[in-house]
Amino acid sequence: MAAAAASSFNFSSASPPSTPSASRGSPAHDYSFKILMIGDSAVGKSSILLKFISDADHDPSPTIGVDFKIKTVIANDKRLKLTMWDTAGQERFGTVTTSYYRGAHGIILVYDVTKRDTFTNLSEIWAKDVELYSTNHECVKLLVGNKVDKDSERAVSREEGMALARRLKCSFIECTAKSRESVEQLFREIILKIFEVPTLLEKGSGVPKTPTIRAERQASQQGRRNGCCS
Ligand SMILES: Nc1nc2c(ncn2[C@@H]2O[C@H](COP(=O)(O)OP(=O)(O)OP(=O)(O)O)[C@@H](O)[C@H]2O)c(=O)[nH]1
Ligand SMILES: [Mg+2]
Repeated sequence: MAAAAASSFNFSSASPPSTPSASRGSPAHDYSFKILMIGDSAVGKSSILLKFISDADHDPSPTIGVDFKIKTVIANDKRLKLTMWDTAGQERFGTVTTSYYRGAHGIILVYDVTKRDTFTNLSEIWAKDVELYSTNHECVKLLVGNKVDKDSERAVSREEGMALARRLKCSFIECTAKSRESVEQLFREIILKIFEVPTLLEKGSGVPKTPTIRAERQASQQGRRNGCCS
């Protein structure tokens, strides 16, 4: 399904801005997107993220609370700042996690293809939390089945993954953080989908809105002077 990523969509890592203008107030990026990773403990969320942002090959420790990773990429000739929120699967029963959903442009729901309960928990618990707590109602979701390198231990078929994605009305991709296969592709897929939603693009715009606010303030002062508002 993720193979549907448009060929015209170019995507590459960007080096940090070196121009002094970036630190002098002009935006260092065109858009800033918040991407949240959720799913049961040990499904591989942190591993996927680590492989996306670096060549690191070490085993991540279980996440405590939430961890953040930032990466700048170029997509469709725009500079994007991705702030990725890596949540702790074991916090599923906590209440603090609800705030993590606030303002997310994209949510990646991860399960382990060798652990069936991680798949059922996604459909019965995590997906419901997304509906309850995400504040961007057009927020893009992506279902990810990880650890396909362990094919002999597979407990969830590709077809079942695709069926759940259809039910959740989202894209689907299988990957393995171990060999990095399809890891970059899944981030490319979610960014591409965010680009297709104008309201999300507007919310993620890095362009300062100050001139508009100033114009509105002037208009309201003018109105008060004219006695039309009390
Ligand atoms: N074989 C295999 N192992 C993986 C893969 N991805 C992650 N793992 C292993 O699975 C274990 C858990 O990975 P994490 O990335 O810490 O899982 P997590 O979802 O971040 O877990 P929490 O932080 O507890 O929510 C680690 O031992 C990883 O090395 C994969 O694609 N294949
Ligand atoms: Mg983790």
